[in-house]
Amino acid sequence: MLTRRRFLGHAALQWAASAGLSALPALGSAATTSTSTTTGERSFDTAASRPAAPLATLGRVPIIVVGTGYGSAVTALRLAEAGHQVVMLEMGRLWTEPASDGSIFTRTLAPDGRAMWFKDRTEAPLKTFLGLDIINRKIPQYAGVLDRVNYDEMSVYVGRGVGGGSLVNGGMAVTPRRSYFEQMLPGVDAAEMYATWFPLANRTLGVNSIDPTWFESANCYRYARVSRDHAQQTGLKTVFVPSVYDFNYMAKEELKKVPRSALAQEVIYGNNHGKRSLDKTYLADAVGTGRVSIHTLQQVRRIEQQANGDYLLTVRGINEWGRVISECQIACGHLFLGAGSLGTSELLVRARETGALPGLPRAVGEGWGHNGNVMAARTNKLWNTTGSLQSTMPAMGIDDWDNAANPVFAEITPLPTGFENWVSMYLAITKNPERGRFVYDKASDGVALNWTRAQNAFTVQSAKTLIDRINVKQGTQYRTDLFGGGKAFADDFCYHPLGGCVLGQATDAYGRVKGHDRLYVTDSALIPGSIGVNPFVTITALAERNVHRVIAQDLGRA
Ligand code: FAE
Repeated sequence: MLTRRRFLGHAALQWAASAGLSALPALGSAATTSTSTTTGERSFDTAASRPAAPLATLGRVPIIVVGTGYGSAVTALRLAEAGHQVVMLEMGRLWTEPASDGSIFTRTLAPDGRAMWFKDRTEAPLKTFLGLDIINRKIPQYAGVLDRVNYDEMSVYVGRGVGGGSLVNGGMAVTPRRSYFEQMLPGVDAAEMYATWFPLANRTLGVNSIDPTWFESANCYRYARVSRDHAQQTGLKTVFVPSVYDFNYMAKEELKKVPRSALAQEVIYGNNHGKRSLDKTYLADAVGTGRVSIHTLQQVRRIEQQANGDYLLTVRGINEWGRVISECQIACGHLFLGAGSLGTSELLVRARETGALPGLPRAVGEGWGHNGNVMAARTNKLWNTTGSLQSTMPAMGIDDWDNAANPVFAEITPLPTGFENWVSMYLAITKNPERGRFVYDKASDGVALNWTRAQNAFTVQSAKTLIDRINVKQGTQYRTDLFGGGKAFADDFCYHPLGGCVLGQATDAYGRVKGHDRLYVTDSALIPGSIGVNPFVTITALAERNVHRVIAQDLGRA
């Protein structure tokens, strides 16, 4: 719903981009060690068209929230509503201003630097088509919106920018099955979650459901209907998947009444229209309070605790072309980490291993999983056409989670090439019990993910067991030309990184990090490696629950 506050916040986010605040002077202050004269930082707070003070001048602030993804956005909004001033630090840029081609985000099939976070070439999940290397393109290095973090044996896709993963994800907004939620997060009161926090998260995120009648007739979901029919003929159940993409907008796209986005292949490099990403919901609300400032292109590198209990952050400012143009320090009384499973884990593992936060528990860095993710595709029979128009926003999944022998939730995903390709594709979520851990590498001052390809074997076998059933019934085959190396299963990347600072292990039951007061984890790092469905609704609802308790017990109302 468009409240006055959301309208103001949204206007402020638009204005901050168009005002070209990319050369604010880093003035320096007693508490800073600024080394630059200009910064790529865009700092903004309210709809009053007022740039926030440059980060390097702030010295000490009461509250810092790191990152602007789901956990951070919830936290900033609720703290601001309780009267607190909040500074948010985001390493990516703001994505609200069209570039010279008139679009905010790049085109999917002809990507430019806006596509990826400082890469020379796009690294799309699909490597080839018909075995041909025609998908990835050379691009200039730029602070683009999608990152693929390549660890030794696992690559992880994440969003970069104000809104984090909400800028690049498929919008699938799924509330987990209660029994599995209870199994994975036994310390959380599920009755309260399902009565209060999940409904609040769904409402504020703007989750909507597809009109089943429209689904049956829409050309753009022909691919989903074909896969559904194959699943049902195999005796498998299908369910509709809610979304934060506006299905009413999509219906108008199909009729060509509005500019196309989901129907113009847009998703992983950002949607120019239709999607309720966080900058249009939680973050707009947060900025609209007038108490939240967001500082972009600012990467937190180091966290230490001062003798008075304050946290001191070392923050590196870059410009949009990746040049480091400032480094400053800023202190805060309360620190909330929402840099995502990878980002939050990295910051805390580095802090523990370098002695900057010596009290952190061994559980920091542990319990990482990829939510059992794997992609696979089948070749359809010639008469099972999926159509040239495919919505990038999945609206249906095969729900076989109740199959005790082999629980799988497989979303029916598009392959939006713009021409008929006779492919049925799936993102399967499996119940893989394997977990990885983050370890500090002194030489690079970086953090590696200990996860081996062998740990995916369970996931691949589980997805294969399900899809084999469909292939046998339909007399169809796997596509082996899409993921590189003739593979039928994309077992080298994931979209759903979870864990690293697991709730109740690295933190208390509400995200307070053990061993250091006034330090909190708010994001996907809290979830123990698996949640059985796409995770952002759970991340959002858990953050709502946690910050509610933290405000009541630790901070109060300002
Ligand atoms: P996240 O949204 O990742 O935000 C973290 C933010 O922190 C980012 O903006 C980072 O740039 C920033 N950051 C990181 N390190 C630092 C630092 N040191 N200093 C400053 N800033 C930093 O965190 N989930 C679903 O539920 N449904 C879907 O359909 C779906 N599809 C996906 C498709 C793709 C291609 C991808 C990549 C993900 C998808 N996901 C989906 C996953 C979902 O987006 C992800 O779980 C959440 O975004 C994680 O939320 P967090 O709040 O943990």
